[in-house]
Amino acid sequence: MISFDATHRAVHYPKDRRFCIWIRPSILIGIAVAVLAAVLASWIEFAVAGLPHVPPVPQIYPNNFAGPHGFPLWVRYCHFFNFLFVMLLIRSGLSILVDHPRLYFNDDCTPGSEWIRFTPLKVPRDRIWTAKDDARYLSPIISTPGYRHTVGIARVWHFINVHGFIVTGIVFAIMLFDTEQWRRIVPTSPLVLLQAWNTFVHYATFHLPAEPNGFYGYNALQQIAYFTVFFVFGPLAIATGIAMSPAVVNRFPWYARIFGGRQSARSIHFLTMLSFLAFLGVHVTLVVMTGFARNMNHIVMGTDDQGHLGMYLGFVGIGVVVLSWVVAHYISWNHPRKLQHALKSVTYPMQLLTLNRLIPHQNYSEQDISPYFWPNGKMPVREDWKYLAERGFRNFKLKVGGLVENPVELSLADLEKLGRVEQITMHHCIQGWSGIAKWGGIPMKTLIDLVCPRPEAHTVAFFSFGEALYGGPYYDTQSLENVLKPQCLLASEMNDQPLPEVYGAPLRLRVENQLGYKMVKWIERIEFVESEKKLGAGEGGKNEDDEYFDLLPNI
Ligand SMILES: Nc1nc2c(c(=O)[nH]1)N[C@H]1C(S)=C(S)[C@@H](COP(=O)(O)O)O[C@H]1N2
Ligand SMILES: [Mo]
Repeated sequence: MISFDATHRAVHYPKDRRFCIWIRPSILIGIAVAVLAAVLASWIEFAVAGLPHVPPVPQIYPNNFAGPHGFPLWVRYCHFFNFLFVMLLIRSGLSILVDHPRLYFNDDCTPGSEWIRFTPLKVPRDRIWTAKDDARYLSPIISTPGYRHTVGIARVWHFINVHGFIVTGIVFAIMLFDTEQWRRIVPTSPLVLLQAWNTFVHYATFHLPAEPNGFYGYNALQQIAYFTVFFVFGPLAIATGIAMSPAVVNRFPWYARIFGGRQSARSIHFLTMLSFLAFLGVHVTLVVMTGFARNMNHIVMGTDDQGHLGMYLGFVGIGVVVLSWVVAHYISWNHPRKLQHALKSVTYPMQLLTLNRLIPHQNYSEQDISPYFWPNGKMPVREDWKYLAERGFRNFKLKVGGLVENPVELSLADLEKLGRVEQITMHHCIQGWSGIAKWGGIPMKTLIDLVCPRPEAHTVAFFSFGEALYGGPYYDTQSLENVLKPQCLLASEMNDQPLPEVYGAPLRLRVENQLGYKMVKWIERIEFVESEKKLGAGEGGKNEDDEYFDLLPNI
């Protein structure tokens, strides 16, 4: 059980819990104009030419069409499981979203450049305002697990369910084309577009078009809607999800550009979620309006009659889905560690085999450098750090020890002499924001060559002067393998300046195939150990220990 002690209460019950959605007016106007134009065109057509004829789609005549009749068991199962997984994806996605409650179409996330925000706050510029300060609160009633800074557990639910979502989608796609069922949802003639428009004119002018029996086929608009949900929204949600992975984006920067950049991918990911919800709203409304009992028999029982059983069993199904939210909530707050480990048992080996093999390979240009870079984490309050900071870290000595042949203590000047490299890379925070900056420092590989880790050293631990969200010194670990990769730096410079205090002076880690929380700031010392299990709560870092983050966040 996560105990809501004073620090947790301060995080989860912030003073300011106002909810607010702000959308950039030009976007609201654009959407309103597009919708009104379509509705207006419908009314004009209706006034001038009357209601257009909606010819029945060929599929509805079972006699002249050997295609799909009814809903086989696999369709009904896929329909149910998809609903289950999508709802949990949306609920956990909302928790992740409000941890950085702003969406952008640019990669630097400069406050004020967002097109939508879910916070009433404008970012203050007269004091340090970290990304963690900016996070908002969501009730567990609408999100999993809800409250503030629960992005770790929310990601566990998101990633567990995305496996179910993808497997369901693959089964559905295979069966769809293995049977005649694909004819239901794949338009085979461009005329469908005209028919869809004609159907839209009916709805937009408050008429219900003649209803085909959905047991055999759909009207054109319905067909296009189902087609789009499955063949466009589903793949787009997955593709834009992958475009937020630091390992992918930092190996193949072009991949994020397909979607207009990393933040644009995040925005599109959100918009596909909205599209799913909008579809759900219209879908449920029409299922209810066009013969509820019969429609429910179709999709629940696979029969085409007017009985009530399908309806009742359908309600049970919806009940099971709602129950899954309650169970997810219970597990989140009572067994978070087990949850974290459950996901890890699947994703850790999988990432080692796939995403973690990608070698960071970025080369952004000077023009790409973000004008703004969100700071994160609590500034150190330790007296020794303040003392060093006041003297420009001239007296600072980095201690590197543990399982090494040659423990060293190095000043910033000593480090500089070891060699210095620069890189312009994109930072990905688990909360959702990104930023591009130029980092200068020494490659971890150089340091490792100097200290010579013993063969039993597999893990490198970075300890900070600063404290973590729930108190206690911040630390994190990396596998030896990952710090030996290119672009892993001990950075002492940012954008050609000595590393500013808020960004981690005197030293911070850069490890470009992972999320931001692995990049310890305000580094005090480095220790080589056998395994991360010996440190802290044994999960590999302070966030992993306290907030159930992943040990290896390649995504
Ligand atoms: N010591 C320490 N290092 C830390 C953190 C922290 O809270 N304490 N936060 C991490 C997180 S979550 C991120 S996103 C990055 C933020 O780096 P930035 O402030 O340069 O943007 O630092 C990481 N390093
Ligand atoms: Mo972060």
